[in-house]
Amino acid sequence: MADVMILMGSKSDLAIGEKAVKVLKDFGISHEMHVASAHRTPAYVEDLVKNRGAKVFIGMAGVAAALPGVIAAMTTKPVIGVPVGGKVPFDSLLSIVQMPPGIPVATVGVDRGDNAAFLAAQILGLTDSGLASKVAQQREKAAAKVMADDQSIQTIEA
Ligand code: RP5
Repeated sequence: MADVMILMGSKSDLAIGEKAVKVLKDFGISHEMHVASAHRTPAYVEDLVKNRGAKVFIGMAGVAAALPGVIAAMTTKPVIGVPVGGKVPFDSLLSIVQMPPGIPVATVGVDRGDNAAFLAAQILGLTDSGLASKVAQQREKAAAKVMADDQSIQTIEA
């Protein structure tokens, strides 16, 4: 069983899935990614979630984006939802974020496959101190870049 399973509603969501895969690979987190549609292949979604399983699920979908909510209905593991944008970005955002009480989907920003993977790393880091250290190092790297960027514009401002 992989630590993270990414499900995309369509192969057309692949660019967003690849953002998540890049971050998961950087952290060395085991993962698998599938195309599985809540509307078109519900039995396949159920088989992946219930029989293959994972510690954390990431669901990505556009338009009437039921997929992350359907995954959440099938498991008590954490589910992270990524609204896929395209021509109608806010339909998917609202479809994913507005879950009824008791069955949450942790929703990240539109097309933010990368943030879904960062959040998955933080969740897995609760029981993996090595991974938690990698997340802390990544934050330090991000902070160092901001400081370097600030330094780099001082000559322009002077
Ligand atoms: C959703 O409908 C998918 O997640 C995708 O974002 C959108 C369009 O799907 P395709 O028509 O490209 O297969 O279910």
